[in-house]
Amino acid sequence: MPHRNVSCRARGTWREHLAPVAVLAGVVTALSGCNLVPTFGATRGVTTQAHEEYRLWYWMAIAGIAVAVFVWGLIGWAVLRYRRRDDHMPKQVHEHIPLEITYTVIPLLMVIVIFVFTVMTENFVDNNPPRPAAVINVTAYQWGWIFKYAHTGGVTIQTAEKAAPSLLPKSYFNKVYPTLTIPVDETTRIYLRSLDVVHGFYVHEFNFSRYAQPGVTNTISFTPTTTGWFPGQCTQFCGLYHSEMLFNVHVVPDAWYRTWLKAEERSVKHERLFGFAPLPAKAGP
Ligand SMILES: [Cu+2]
Repeated sequence: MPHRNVSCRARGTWREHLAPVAVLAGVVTALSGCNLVPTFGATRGVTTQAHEEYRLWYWMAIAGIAVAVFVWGLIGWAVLRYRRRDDHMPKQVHEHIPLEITYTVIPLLMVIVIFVFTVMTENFVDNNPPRPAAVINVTAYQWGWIFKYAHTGGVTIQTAEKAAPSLLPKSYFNKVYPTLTIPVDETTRIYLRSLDVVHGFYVHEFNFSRYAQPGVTNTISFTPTTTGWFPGQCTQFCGLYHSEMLFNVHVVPDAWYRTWLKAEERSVKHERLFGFAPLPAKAGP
């Protein structure tokens, strides 16, 4: 019974190979951060929209790994099971209709499932709920951002205009980047425009990027779930100082936001009336 002896040897080899793979998987999991659940290179995000995108990314990564393990397993099994032992030609198979239908239908179903979940996530992220707590006109230009808050008499707040292009060669290293202040657990609607060329409004922790295009207004909404400071940037190469198109997003409690907005409004009105800015406002209430 020479055949049985060969298959026993093959099983022993499998076990020998599995041990280092299991150790490697454990080390990778441990090294993927303090959190044992890997994020597969994505961020969990700080908005409800970002969470949905992360969830889609996460399960697609899991599905991808499952498919990869299955395919690699089949390849490994075929390599070991049918490795050359003698000059005997193995059985040749072609036009196996059930097999061909199987490997066509299963990937097709997988793509349909991915498509459906992607569309559901996109619909959630692109939804602009009525009655947002904050409405902000965001205008991108070479090279900065203007944040103009609605419901405050069209007051322009926190812009980079003062450090604008003509001063850039001298002052851009000292420039204070503009800050987009928005309330937590409330929806902020943004009308995104561009004054000149195509820019990209991107906040890493929001898992979100959208073009700011000249002549087009893009409407987007966020509902942050965490307070804090989050960096934003332009993601379309838009000229010499593209790398200077940075901004901050400051997510604050709702009461803080309203107090801050009133203070900013008073400050801008003061400047309009008297021609100079009042003393700097406090960072918060
Ligand atoms: Cu830009």
